[in-house]
Amino acid sequence: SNKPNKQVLISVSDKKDLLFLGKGLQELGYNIISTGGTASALESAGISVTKVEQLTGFPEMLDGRVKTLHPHIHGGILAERDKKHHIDALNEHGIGTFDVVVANLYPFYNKVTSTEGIEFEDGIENIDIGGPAMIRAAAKNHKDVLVVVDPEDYPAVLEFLKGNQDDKKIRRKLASKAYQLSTFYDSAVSEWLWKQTEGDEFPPRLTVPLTIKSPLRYGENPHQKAAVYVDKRLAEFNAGGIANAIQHHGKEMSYNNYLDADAAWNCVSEFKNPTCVIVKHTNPCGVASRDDVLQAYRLAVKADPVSAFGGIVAFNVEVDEALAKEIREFRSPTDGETRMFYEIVVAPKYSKKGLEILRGKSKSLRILEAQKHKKGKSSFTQIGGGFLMQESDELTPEDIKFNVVSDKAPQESELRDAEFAWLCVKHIKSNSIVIAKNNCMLGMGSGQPNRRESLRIALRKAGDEAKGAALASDAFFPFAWKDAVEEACESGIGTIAEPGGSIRDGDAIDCCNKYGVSLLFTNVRHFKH
Ligand code: 93A
Repeated sequence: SNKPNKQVLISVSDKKDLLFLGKGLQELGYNIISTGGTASALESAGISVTKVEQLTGFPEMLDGRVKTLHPHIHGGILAERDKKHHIDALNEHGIGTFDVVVANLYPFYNKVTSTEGIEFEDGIENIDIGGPAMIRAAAKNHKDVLVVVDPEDYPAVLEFLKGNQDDKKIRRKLASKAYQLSTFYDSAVSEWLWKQTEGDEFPPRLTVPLTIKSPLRYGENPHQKAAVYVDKRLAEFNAGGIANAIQHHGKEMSYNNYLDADAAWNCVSEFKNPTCVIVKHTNPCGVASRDDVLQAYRLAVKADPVSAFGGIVAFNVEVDEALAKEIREFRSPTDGETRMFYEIVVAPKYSKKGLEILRGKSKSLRILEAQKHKKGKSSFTQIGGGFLMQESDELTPEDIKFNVVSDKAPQESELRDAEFAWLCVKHIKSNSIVIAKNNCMLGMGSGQPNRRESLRIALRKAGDEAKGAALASDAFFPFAWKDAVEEACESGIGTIAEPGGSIRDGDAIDCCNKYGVSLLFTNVRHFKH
C-alpha cells in the first residue's frame, strides 16, 4: 500500500541514550523528525533525520524560542486518527501524523533553581515552552501518540513498538509521566520566579514534586498500606538522604526501616570524627566517636546492648574488612555469647571485602550506602487537611555558645563532653536527656511526657558512669527543677547543659552551685517531637 512511514518526533535536551533510541527506531522503519541539536547528534551517528524546519517550512526563530510551535507539528500530534474530519483537515494542509513523541525539557532545575547567582534573563531563557507544549499535546492524544519523556523508558518503548499488540495501560502510564514532568517543571519555574520577587523571604513558595519510588509491603503496621516517595528535584540535584540510598543487600526495606535508617543516618552524618550511631525505634540508643571506628562501634553497642539488638547501625566512615568482621562477630555484652543482630547497616562507603563480609552475616541484613543530605532542606509533617513545614534543625555545637552560669566552670574535657551530649540530644525525641563522657553516650531518656522521667531513665542507664559525666537536656528544666536538677547532681553528674530560660533558672543555678556542678546555658532548644 501507499501507507506512509511511521513518524517520530524527537526533541531532547538530555541526550542520554539518544543514539540507542534513534538506531532502534530507524531499524523499526520510523522517519525521525528532530530539532537542531537533537538532529545533529543523531546525524553524527549516521542516523538519518528530517529537521523540523523542513517539515514546517519555517526556520527556527526568535533565538530558538519558536521551533516546534507550529501547526505542522501540533496538528500532527493532536489529530485523532479515528475522526475523519481531523484527518481531512491534515490532508488539506499537507500535514503528516506523529506516532511517537520523545522529548525532555531544558534542564531548568539543574541550571537555574540550583545555581547561585544566575542572571535573571538567563533564567528566563531556560524556561522551555515548546517542549512542554509538545509533551502535553502528545499525552492528551496518547491513544494515537506514544509520549516518552524519560530515557529510562527507551528500552521498554522499543520493545512495545516491536510488538504488534497495543496496550492502553502502557500508553496511559507514559502519558501520566509526561504530565508529571510538565507539572514538576512548572513548579520549579514558579518557585524560582517567586524567589526573584521575595528573595529568601519566608515562607518560600513550595511545590514539592514527589514521585513514587516503590510501594512498601506495609506501613507502620501490617494492616496499613504504604509507599516511599522521593523528591524528584532533589534526586536530580543529587541531594542524598536515605530516600536515595543504594541498597546492596538484604530484605526489602520496610516503612519503619526507612524511618529508623533516616534517624541513624541524620545523626551519624553530623559527627566529624569516625562515629557509630545505633538507632532503635527512631532514637539513638548508642553513640560513640573514636579515631578507631572499631572502638566506636563496640562502645556504641555497649551503651545499651539490649536496645541495640535488632537495631540500625550507622557509620560516617567506610566499612572496611576489619569493621565488617567486627559487626559480624561482635557478641552481645549482655551474655558475651549471642552474636549481635541488626536490621540495617548504613554507611557512606563499603570496601569490596567489607561488603562481602557483611553480605555473609545474614541474608536479611539490609546494607545501605547513603550520601549526606545537602544542607538547606526543609522538613514536613502531615496534619489533618494540610502540612507543617519547617527548616531542618541545622544547628551544631559549633554554632552554639555554652555560657557558664554556675560558680564552677567546666574543664576543657567537660565542655567537649557537654558538646557531644548536645549533638546527641538534638537527634533524640523530646523530652530528651543525654548523659555522655569521653565521646560516648552513656545513657539517654526520651519520649516521656515529662523531663524528670527522661532524666531518671538516662541516669539509670548510665549508672555509676554518670559520675563526672556531662548531661544535656533538649529544653530547660521547668518547675520540677528541684527533683530533676538535684537528682542529676546527686548522681554525680559533673556538667549540665540546657537552654535556660525558665523563670526558675535561678533555682537551677543555686542547686548546681550547692553541689559544685558546672551549669551551661545554650539559649538554644532542640525539641524533636
Ligand atoms: O525554546 S522553546 O521553548 N521553543 C520551542 O519551540 C521548542 N521546541 C522544542 N524550546 C523548544 N524545544 C526544546 O528544545 C525541547 O523541549 C528540548 O528540550 C530542546 C531540544 O533542542 P535541541 O534539539 O536543539 O537540542
